[in-house]
Amino acid sequence: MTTTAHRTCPFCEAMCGLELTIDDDRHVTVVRGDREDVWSRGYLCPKGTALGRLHEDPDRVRVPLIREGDGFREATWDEALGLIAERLGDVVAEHGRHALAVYIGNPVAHSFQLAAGIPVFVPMVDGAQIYSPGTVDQWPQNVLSALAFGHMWAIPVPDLDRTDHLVILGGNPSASQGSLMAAPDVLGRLDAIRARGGRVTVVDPRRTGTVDHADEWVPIRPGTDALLLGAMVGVILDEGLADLGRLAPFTNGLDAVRDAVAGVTPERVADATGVDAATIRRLARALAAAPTAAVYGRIGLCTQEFGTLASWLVLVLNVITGNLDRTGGVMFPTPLATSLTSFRPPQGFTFGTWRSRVRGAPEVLGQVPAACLAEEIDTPGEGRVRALVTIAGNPAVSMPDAGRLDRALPSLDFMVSVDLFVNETTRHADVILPGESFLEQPHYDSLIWQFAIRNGARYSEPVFPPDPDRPREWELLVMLGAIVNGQPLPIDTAMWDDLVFGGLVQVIIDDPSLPLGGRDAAEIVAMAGAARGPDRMLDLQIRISPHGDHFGERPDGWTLARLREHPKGVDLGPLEPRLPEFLATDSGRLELAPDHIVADVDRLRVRLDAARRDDLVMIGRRHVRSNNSWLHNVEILVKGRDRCTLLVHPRDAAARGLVDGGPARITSSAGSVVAPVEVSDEMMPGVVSLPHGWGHDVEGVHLGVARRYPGVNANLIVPGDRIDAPSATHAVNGFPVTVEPA
Ligand SMILES: Nc1nc2c(c(=O)[nH]1)N[C@H]1C(S)=C(S)[C@@H](COP(=O)(O)OP(=O)(O)OC[C@H]3O[C@@H](n4cnc5c(=O)[nH]c(N)nc54)[C@H](O)[C@@H]3O)O[C@H]1N2
Ligand SMILES: Nc1nc2c(c(=O)[nH]1)N[C@H]1C(S)=C(S)[C@@H](COP(=O)(O)OP(=O)(O)OC[C@H]3O[C@@H](n4cnc5c(=O)[nH]c(N)nc54)[C@H](O)[C@@H]3O)O[C@H]1N2
Ligand code: SF4
Ligand SMILES: [Mo]
Repeated sequence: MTTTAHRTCPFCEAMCGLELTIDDDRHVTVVRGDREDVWSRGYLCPKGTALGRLHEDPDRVRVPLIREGDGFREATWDEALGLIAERLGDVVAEHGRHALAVYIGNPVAHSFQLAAGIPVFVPMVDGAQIYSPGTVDQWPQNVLSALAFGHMWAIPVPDLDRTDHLVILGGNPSASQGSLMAAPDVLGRLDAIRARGGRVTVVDPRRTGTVDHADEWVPIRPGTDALLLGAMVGVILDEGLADLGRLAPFTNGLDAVRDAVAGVTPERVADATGVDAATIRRLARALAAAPTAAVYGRIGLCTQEFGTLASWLVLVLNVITGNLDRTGGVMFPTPLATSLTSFRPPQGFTFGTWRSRVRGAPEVLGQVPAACLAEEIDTPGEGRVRALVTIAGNPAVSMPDAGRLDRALPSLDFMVSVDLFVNETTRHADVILPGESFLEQPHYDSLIWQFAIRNGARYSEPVFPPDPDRPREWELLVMLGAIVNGQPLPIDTAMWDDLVFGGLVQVIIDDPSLPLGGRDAAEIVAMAGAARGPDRMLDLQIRISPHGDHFGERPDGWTLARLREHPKGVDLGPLEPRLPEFLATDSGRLELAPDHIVADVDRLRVRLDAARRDDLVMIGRRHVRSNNSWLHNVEILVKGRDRCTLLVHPRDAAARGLVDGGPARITSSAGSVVAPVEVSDEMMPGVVSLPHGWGHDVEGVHLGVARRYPGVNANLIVPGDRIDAPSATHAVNGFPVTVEPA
């Protein structure tokens, strides 16, 4: 006898609806795309099939682990929490909260429980230093959205299914499946754009798998997109092709844009970008002429020398062609559940209100570059970080200059990790608290639906009952937060949950832009019912959204209870225009040329005049069977030929005596690693590519499969000091390297 269950895949932004076949022994025997799912209609990628294997992975941490000698021993929850209370408590009592750092990893964005727990936890540890991969990812977009729209997480999404013209820069959905653009089967949707007579262009130093679904590939020298985009803006303005349409009455800053790109002509940028002037003019004119168009920039645009300017100029192009907030352009979703990230932080959007102790990096939206963490641990002096909490993160692999962090972690007074594995980072922890199996917890993507190409939603029930003998994963965050607050054990997580929930209800009632103005907090809390934790929070998020029931005021509106009746998802239709009402800037207008961003144009001009020509630069890449630094312990995903190779153009290989399959030594200002060469004309000459997320063959890692396919850790040679200053973001792409046979 077998049964079936339905579950959202938590591994990427496509949020596929999966159908799991389960046998009598509770083994997941088959994972399929659910053809009846209203959002993904049967789509899945190889990673989705790993859901069952991860659940069964013998290496997955299932009980708390406490460091003993060179390894770990299993412990009870009471013992592990007791040790954390004692040791973490000591650090905070002796050195203050600033001596505590927290690293919040990427899977938090894909975990219903963790994403609900973080907004509770972070205020509880107020004063601690917060690090995240944001500064190795989308922080330039957050900066731009905060300043231009007044919402740091409102990042306009290409209206993929209705656009006539799509330009992709620095994104490779053939591997990533789309990012800040949530859609299953992005490649099928690119094919559909072309089938309906539209055009798809990919600007990338590498001829990626996405290019196979495009009309044109424009190779570009890494880090120079802002020059290309600036020249395109210039062409459109100079040739009188700009048309802001309905955006014009509420847009500020067009003159400042004009000044910023003055003199940045196609002819002037051709040499630096490697894109000839005629091509740049043609791209600009085609964009302006398209009935509708969407320019989309992703991580290759963010994590480079001019990440903020490049991301900004993408917005500028969308605005001056009238494509922001219009059907077929780039649009703002209206998710079923209002994301908690859409609330303005109480301190506002901050820039440079404090600096990191060691390198003096100014904070940007509360964060400094993630690589600062290592130096804040290993540099002696007042204010040194002495304790670390990692939550679903693997910074010892994923962060630039990872070797320094790896060496620094053992010097901490105390480290606790909430994770699924003993990996390159958590091997240094004093205590590891296990996350929960994906199949033993409910799921809702409260963050990701705000980047979806249609308004939709899906709540998944746990496939197997949650383990009754352990706390829920969100409760771990509450416990850690309470411990930092000096609370004695056992922690009453329900009390904290009530406290935070009640506070949130009050904030919502006090916010005139939200629909509960003037209501009674106690009444709302009572109506929220008996659920606790993430479920109650999600119900609140749904009920206050434009789709929600507004706690009884719109009886036809949505609640979590109603969403749960639709395990195969709900479709709330295509995206709809939201401006100008949605804008939350001080002026109430679209701020197209924020000073903080435009000020960086001087740096770009220096770069243009210097026209630096590095002999060889390195970029990264992703693969559809991998997921940052993990999922490498799933044999069906990692087996086959080595994917952690250095891609080298034949010309560059020949010039250096590198042969396909042979080992190469790659050296940067940060260090040197050896990786096998893969000679390939998919790279543009002068650019090599090594993926991040590998290097599993280090002492103490309990990943039986991953150790057999270790690869090398690219972040050992990614410099920690190449920063896009306006966003504090690491330029992990486009740094100079030398390569020689090893
Ligand atoms: N050179 C270079 N470096 C990069 C990038 C790049 O392009 N180039 N990309 C950057 C980007 S975009 C990102 S997002 C970061 C990612 O970097 P990190 O955020 O550090 O995340 P991962 O490497 O994905 O590690 C995820 C960890 O979370 C654990 N985990 C997974 N799911 C769960 C869960 O449900 N609960 C718990 N408790 N733990 C869980 C895994 O076991 C693993 O240890 O890497 C960045 N690093
Ligand atoms: N299978 C899989 N899916 C994933 C992930 C994964 O690791 N594996 N990671 C997830 C995460 S955390 C994220 S943030 C997203 C990222 O999603 P994407 O942004 O789509 O990420 P990539 O596939 O790395 O594509 C980045 C592209 O930028 C190009 N590039 C590098 N430098 C430059 C440059 O200077 N200019 C231009 N124009 N292009 C450049 C690279 O060649 C690459 O093709 O993917 C998510 N999805
Ligand atoms: S594309 Fe793959 S990893 Fe992403 S949600 Fe779908 S099955 Fe999961
Ligand atoms: Mo990411």
